[in-house]
Amino acid sequence: MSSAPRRVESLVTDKGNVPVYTTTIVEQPWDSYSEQDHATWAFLFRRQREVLQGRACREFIENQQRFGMNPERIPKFEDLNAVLGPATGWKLIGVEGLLPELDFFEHLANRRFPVTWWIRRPDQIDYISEPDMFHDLFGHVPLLLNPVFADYMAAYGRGGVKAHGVSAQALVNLTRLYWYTVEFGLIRQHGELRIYGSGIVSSKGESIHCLESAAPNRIGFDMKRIMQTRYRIDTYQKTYFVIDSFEQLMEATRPDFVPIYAELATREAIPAGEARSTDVIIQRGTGEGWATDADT
Ligand code: HBI
Ligand code: FE
Repeated sequence: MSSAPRRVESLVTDKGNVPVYTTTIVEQPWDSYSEQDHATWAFLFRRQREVLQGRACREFIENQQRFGMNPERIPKFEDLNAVLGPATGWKLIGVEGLLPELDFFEHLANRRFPVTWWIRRPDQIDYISEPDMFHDLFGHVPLLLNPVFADYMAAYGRGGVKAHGVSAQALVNLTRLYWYTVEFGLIRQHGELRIYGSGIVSSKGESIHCLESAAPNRIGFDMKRIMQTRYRIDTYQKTYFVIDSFEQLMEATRPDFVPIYAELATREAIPAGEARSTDVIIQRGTGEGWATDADT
């Protein structure tokens, strides 16, 4: 069992109080992973690949195969970098866990994706509140092989560095964009809804809920609407936003966000579960079961 690092401080964000680790870059201590760590990877990998058949977007599964990702052993960052670098210029770096936002944005802007070096404990198999290696490697890394999505992530990082200089509210707006696309985004492919968000693909329950539950709203992608919309970290999402292509995401980041932040600063935030008349409603949620916490 690799020893998870101790927490050094916590960050109060839209997601509540989250632990924030040191910002140092660490080498992946691959030889120190225990059999239990490899078994945790294997269990989660097999379970998620099974639930994602017919649910994850095409690129997600294809790219995991291009990386040669498999349940047998925890992948080596250096092996993944040998594929990733030539394809989209991205590089995985090892970190202790959640980074202060400016550090995180600067890494993304320079095509460095921070991957937590430790994997969750067996008793956290169904839920862990912070990104561990499984969430980052299994969830985030595959789409970095897609050139357009890779460009979006770098553009997002540049936007984050700029937002950090604008205002705390600008950061909140931008964090919502990350949450409702990179973490919990859906995409329509051949008329079917599919998953591309990393927070969904690394969760068994939400991989099913996001496509098959009647409870959540499913709304067409609208960047300003997303930037204005609150989200929850302790339940399944009450609203999912749907893109038609990764090009659509990339196009959305072309304009200068500063005027958008100024416009949004004059408006109230929209509660996570609300649907508006101006929304492109793909499916209006019933809200059933929202009173209870997410079941596993
Ligand atoms: N740090 N390591 C790491 N991984 C993340 O996904 C991450 C982070 N820090 C901040 C953060 N995500 C979010 O606040 C983004 O919305 C910026
Ligand atoms: Fe994540």
